[in-house]
Amino acid sequence: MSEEMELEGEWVMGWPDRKRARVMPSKDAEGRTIFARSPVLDLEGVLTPTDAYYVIAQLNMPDPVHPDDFSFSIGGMVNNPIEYALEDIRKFPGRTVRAVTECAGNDGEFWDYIEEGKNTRKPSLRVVQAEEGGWRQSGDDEESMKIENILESIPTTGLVSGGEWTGVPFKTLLELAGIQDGAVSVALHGWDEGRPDPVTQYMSAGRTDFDVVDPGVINYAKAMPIEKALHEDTILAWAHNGEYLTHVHGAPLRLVVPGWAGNWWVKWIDRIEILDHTPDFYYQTHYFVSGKSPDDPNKKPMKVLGVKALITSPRDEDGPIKCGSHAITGRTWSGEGAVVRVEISTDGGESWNDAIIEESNDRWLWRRFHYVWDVSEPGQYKIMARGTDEKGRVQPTMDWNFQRKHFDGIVPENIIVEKG
Ligand SMILES: Nc1nc2c(c(=O)[nH]1)N[C@H]1C(S)=C(S)[C@@H](COP(=O)(O)O)O[C@H]1N2
Ligand SMILES: [Mo]
Repeated sequence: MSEEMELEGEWVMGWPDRKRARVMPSKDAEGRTIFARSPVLDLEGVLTPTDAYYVIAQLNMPDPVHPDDFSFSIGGMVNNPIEYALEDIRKFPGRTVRAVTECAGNDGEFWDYIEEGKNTRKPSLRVVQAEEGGWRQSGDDEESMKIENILESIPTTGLVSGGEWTGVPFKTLLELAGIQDGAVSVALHGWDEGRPDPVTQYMSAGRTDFDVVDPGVINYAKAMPIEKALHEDTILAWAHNGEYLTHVHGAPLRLVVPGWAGNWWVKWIDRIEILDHTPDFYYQTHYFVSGKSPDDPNKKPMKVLGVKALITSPRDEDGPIKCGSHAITGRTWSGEGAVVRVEISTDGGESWNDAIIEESNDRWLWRRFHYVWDVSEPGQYKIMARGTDEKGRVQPTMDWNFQRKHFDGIVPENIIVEKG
């Protein structure tokens, strides 16, 4: 950590203190946060403080609903359709799950960066916000509305965080509802609404030469296979990091789907429906799908996250380091549960050595890893980390897809080492 950052303190409870990590927000005209990136490199632990947790709303941020006025329904192919208030839900035995939330689009730009011969600028995990209003917004002025500018204006990094979620197992409610034979999916509808902006798709694909389906004004909705809804760790959560859920994270009640990309974690739950088919929701079959191109006939909803080992220090963007002993540290996670091995290379992938992964009982949460690197020769070094998860998947596991989702490639840090 640089000296400058150490000294840049703030007042906490009346005392001078370290600067607190907070999100890098993008705000609406009223100054309300509608999107935010997490300062991933400025955090030490595995639970991201709520004020530093990334935020995504695909449609318009909805108006908050008071917890006392909140209710949602479970219907469709069930024997006992029912309406629950928050208070009813909190009477069931709860469950607390610690898990990484990662947006499918997190680090999407790195697909281009690591592609041989592409030579694109390395996306930064450390984009600092402007004093007012966050980083440049796509709608700021005429000039910035040019599509190239839009494509550049919102970095894809920092869309990952680790949280503790408390709620009721979804299974408890589905069993009480009594799922009928022939049901295959569970649809969850948020009460947020809007008309999906094609620019979002153009941004994720990095190109504009294709048509995007216009579903009109819709609610955010996803339909998950019943088996995943019945998984013991899939919960309907009302608490996050030990406090009641905040509005931007889906209060009063949101779905938590450990291992699956953030878009499955439906916020602001309004209505749950058990169905005998998988509906054609926009965010199910048109966005967050695999495929080699926009007209690939085999586009499929993307679900499980890949395997990642993110080096948080040293980072090439932080400048040269001196000869000597250095800790290579980072965090590792996988959509299939625990990462059981992290290997480090300091020679661009020629040789690999095992790092130490911190012990943990939370298989869905990221873990810290650590490797001591003794370097005595000045020069330029390519540092890499590679994770292997409990299912034996070795990073990278994801195929390139035109929406550039679920990036889990190995990104080298180019570290300059100077004489000590
Ligand atoms: N109702 C609703 N739920 C939603 C979304 C949304 O737009 N509306 N966005 C999804 C996406 S794309 C992500 S990555 C996660 C982000 O969760 P967070 O804002 O709590 O970090 O919420 C998901 N749940
Ligand atoms: Mo997302």
